[in-house]
Amino acid sequence: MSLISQTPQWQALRQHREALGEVRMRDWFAADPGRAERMTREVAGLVVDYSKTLVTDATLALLLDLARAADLPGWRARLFAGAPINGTEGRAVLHVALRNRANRPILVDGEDVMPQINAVLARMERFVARVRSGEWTGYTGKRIRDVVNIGIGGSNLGPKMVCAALAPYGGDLPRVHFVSNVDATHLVETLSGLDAETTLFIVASKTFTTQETMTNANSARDWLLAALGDASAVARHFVAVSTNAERVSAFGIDTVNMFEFWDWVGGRYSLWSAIGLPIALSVGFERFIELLEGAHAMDEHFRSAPLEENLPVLLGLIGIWHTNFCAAPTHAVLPYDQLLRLFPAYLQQGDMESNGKRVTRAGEAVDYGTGPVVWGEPGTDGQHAFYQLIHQGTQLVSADFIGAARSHYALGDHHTKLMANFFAQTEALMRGRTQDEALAEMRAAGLDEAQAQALAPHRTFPGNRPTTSILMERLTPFTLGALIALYEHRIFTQGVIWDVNSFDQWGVELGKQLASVILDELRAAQAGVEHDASTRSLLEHYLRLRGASAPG
Ligand code: G6Q
Repeated sequence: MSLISQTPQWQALRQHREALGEVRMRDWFAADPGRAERMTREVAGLVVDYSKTLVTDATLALLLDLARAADLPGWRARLFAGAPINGTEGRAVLHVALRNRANRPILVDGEDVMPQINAVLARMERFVARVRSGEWTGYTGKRIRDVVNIGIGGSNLGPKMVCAALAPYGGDLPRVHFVSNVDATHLVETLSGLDAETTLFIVASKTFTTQETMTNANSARDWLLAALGDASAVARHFVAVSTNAERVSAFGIDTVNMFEFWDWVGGRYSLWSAIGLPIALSVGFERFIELLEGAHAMDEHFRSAPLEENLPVLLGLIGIWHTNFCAAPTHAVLPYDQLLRLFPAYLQQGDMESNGKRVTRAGEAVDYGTGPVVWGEPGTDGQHAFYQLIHQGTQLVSADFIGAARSHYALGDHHTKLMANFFAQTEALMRGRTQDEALAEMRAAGLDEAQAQALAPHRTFPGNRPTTSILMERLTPFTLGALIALYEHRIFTQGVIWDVNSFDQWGVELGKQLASVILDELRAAQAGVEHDASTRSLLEHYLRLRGASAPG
């Protein structure tokens, strides 16, 4: 197949961009009182307004033509049907099955996966109930007070983000902690203050071979054994979440205490599987199910709504417009909700690992931009840091603003102030401030004319910074599930248009290989001869600075 950029639909979008010329969103709003209403949709508890983006109705129509040219409906059908759409790994991509609350049969190689999913959910439910009730005790008979999830990448970012987001639903116990980095600081700082007798470790790794996770898991086991002094304690203090039973048992975890998932669950799409165990331990199994229900509601919408009404499709297409036709190289995710503070980092992996690709599914180099850099911090902190560049810098940044109408914490007028900032920022980013407006403001404030003229260029804002606003009544397990699924399907939509495999991660695999070569050299305190001069010299400096002390 030829590149998507060679299609008439792509060319039509190019011409449309040229014909649009310089966009003035405020004029669009002035001329079209129905714009906001037409470009706002409510799905699964999320109100999404994309009217402050750089699209017209004509743009959307052309983008929808592009989606059809890329056979988005066909790919979407194959996703839900369990077809092996992860071509380079020959795998189905079925995170939607994990939250298929309708329990509709989904076949992989002719076998319905729902019974096994339901069986693991039932085991999770029992285990969570036992730990949370205190029935499951540690080796010395004490109840579990702290749970430490050891995992990295997809086995860390999703559950960690969700646990933070749903903190108001967590009871006192157990407290859930996450250790991911192989840097000893992470494990040591997390364990300091914890009591081995009341600590449960979840070793979460799809492959159970990941260096960081295995290193942390081994050190955690040493810590436990040093305190409890008996290898049989491991069975009461370690459970595993993995696809690899053999490795789990080789580590010394009884596979009775292993929660399974499957190779058709991608790491960064796995929080809905047993990888979500820390979520269920933290907020209870019922809340975990509500999370799945919210995602399922969004899945049903994505699966069945016509493209022109389909929220993940529309957001994906608008993202394509900004990336490929409006030259926005990055996309900011700005939660006006402190509970979502880890959402940008989570999405960074979800999006950049999925669509940070440079060849098509057929292996041909693309000649267009694919996944943008995704970044962000919660509002209002970001306003006092990087918003300056979004308002007045030379790069176009598209942004998503996410907020709730009601806070979990009623404290004075904090929430009203928070959301006033949300709305004010999106309005200002759209409207900008013309030179004349800047001048008028300064004159009204009593500045003399020379001063006003000198300052005017600095106090002028171009506006037309595209933002999408996502509002919900309150951040609940259900709305969070819907929000995450919205982004997952947005990523899928974009991957289909860009014709990349959104479900492999060869760049991650490369990192896993590279470190092991140098690790052997560092252990032998001898830099290899094969390196470039810089790497070799850095290794030598490192060995010198480290001194004669034993390699850690
Ligand atoms: C996610 C990636 C990657 C993966 C980690 C951890 O999609 O594949 O982030 O989740 O490398 O892998 P394991 O779960 O196998 O330890």
